[in-house]
Amino acid sequence: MPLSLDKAGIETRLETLNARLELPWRLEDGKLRKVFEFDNFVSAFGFMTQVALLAERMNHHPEWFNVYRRVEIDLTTHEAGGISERDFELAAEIQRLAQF
Ligand code: HBI
Repeated sequence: MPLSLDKAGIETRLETLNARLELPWRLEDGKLRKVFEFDNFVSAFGFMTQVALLAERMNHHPEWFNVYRRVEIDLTTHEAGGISERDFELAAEIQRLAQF
């Protein structure tokens, strides 16, 4: 069972995650959030397809919303009732798939 991180734990990990990113992940409404914008719908959906396969491999799944070329991603750990290490692991892997 994953444990939820406290505020300090989240802040430390956010700094590491965002260290080399142009656009950062943020803590919003108790979730790790980032909005990705692509050139077009096909690129956005291609990214979502890769993230879906990744999420299955990791057994950890995003909450997300897509309109046209915009993909909004929220990460939280339902089992933990908050943000856990798993969310940061998934966010880091998502970043490997997106060049932002
Ligand atoms: N994804 N975001 C998220 N949070 C969970 O708690 C979670 C999940 N994917 C799979 C999963 N839990 C399973 O381990 C359980 O639902 C069995």
